[in-house]
Amino acid sequence: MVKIVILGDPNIGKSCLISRYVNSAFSTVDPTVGCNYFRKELLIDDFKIKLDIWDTAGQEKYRSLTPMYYRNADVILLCFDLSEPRTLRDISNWNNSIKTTLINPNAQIVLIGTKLDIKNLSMNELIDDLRAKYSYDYYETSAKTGDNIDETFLNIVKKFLESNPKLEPNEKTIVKLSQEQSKTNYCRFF
Ligand SMILES: Nc1nc2c(ncn2[C@@H]2O[C@H](COP(=O)(O)OP(=O)(O)OP(=O)(O)O)[C@@H](O)[C@H]2O)c(=O)[nH]1
Ligand SMILES: [Mg+2]
Repeated sequence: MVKIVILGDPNIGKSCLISRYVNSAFSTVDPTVGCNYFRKELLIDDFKIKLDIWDTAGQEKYRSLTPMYYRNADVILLCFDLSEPRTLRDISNWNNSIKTTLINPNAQIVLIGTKLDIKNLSMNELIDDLRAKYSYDYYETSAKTGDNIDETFLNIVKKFLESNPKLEPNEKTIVKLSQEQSKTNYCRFF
């Protein structure tokens, strides 16, 4: 099981991003209350990987709850809105909170610019500065058009698996498909 938690300011498209990935569709949803949880299975090479995806609320009134969801995350998707420069400036606050809360030393933090379809091109300079400041991987996506959604998740999970290569027997996390058929010998990483 890979625990993925999505964080960032309100109204930047976190829920739409998750919903596009999990349901392969774009639909506008209400602001998230607290946190929502999704499951998805991803095929990488010969392996089936179970993803636990937590969609947190960006609104200030829920902020005190959010650390509880991401403190033991494997992957944090730290998002900002490519049409709203203010949301990019808030990334450093989010990063500070994450750094003081994360307990998994191998956790991967990934920057995601959302709403690529309405990107404000004047943000490119700010984005370059952000990428120079943090050495995190960076992706731009659009939940509306579906651009770069599947590829982003695939790359992120692949990278996470590469940096956590230890496999152990356990049916809950990674299942080798060729072995699944015969119901023998399951694998898990950690
Ligand atoms: N143009 C465009 N609009 C988007 C995209 N993704 C989301 N939106 C719009 O942005 C608004 C907010 O989307 P949400 O996914 O609810 O935002 P959120 O970050 O989950 O907000 P909170 O739950 O309050 O933290 C909605 O009106 C969406 O229709 C996108 O890729 N492109
Ligand atoms: Mg939401």
